[in-house]
Amino acid sequence: MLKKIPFFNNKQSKASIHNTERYTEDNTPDHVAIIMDGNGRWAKKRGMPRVAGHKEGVSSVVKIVKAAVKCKVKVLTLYTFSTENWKRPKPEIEFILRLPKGFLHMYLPDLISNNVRIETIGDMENLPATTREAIQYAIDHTQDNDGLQLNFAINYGSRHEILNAMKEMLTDINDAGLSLDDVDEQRFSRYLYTAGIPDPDLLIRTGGEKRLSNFLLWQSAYTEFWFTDVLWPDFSEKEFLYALEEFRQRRRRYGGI
Ligand code: V0D
Repeated sequence: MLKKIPFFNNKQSKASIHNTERYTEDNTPDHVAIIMDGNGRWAKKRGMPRVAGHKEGVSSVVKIVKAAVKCKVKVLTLYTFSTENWKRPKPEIEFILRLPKGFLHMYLPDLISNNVRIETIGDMENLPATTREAIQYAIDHTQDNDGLQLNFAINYGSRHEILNAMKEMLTDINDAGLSLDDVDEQRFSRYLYTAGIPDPDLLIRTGGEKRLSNFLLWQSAYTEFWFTDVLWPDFSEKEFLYALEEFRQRRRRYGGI
């Protein structure tokens, strides 16, 4: 069982992603994306099974969502399961794909009372029905919230997303009798899972690797990257605030030129 810990201790003011301002006054990123890597290694270091690391990783998710609400980040996108993760041992996959239901059972009420809106990006089709239903319930019951938009990337892979978008766009272009001159970045973006979501301003990857691993390839064309060796289960509000502060300073430097 997951340890029950209080999720939020104070009511936060509402923040909307439909803000016309690009950045809040203090240069806090609007959209933070995170590759939550290092869960298996965290467990191995302690002589525990890999799944213990994933379970502990859920606690970090809770902490960072809470921190994002406090900092008035507008969109938080978490890479929970990649299309490549299907190559892992079956018992591990089954454990991981049960995490959303347990998470939501425990924390959905807190997310609702804190005005968080849950969304997903990725292909939900191949997920177990119970997982899909639990997530759909959470999406339905948070859709009117206008605070933090919390995107879970599940069964997500960026190249697949881009190819799929291209096929759908070309079909529509064909059907509407449009020409290739009508294809531009804006039109194309509307076919991505992230349609309507601003591009990430800051991408954090924990666990020491310094690569994108098929995450938000199109969307991160101008994104600032922030890497840390800290393993995801050890990632805390302190590191998150540190990453945000460094981002603000990068912004200020560019602003000064
Ligand atoms: C395992 C570390 C929360 C990374 C975090 C689908 C790997 C813990 C969710 C979650 C996972 C997803 C959707 C939702 C609510 C919660 C989650 C997965 C893995 C795989 F609506 N953590 N988490 N989902 N891990």
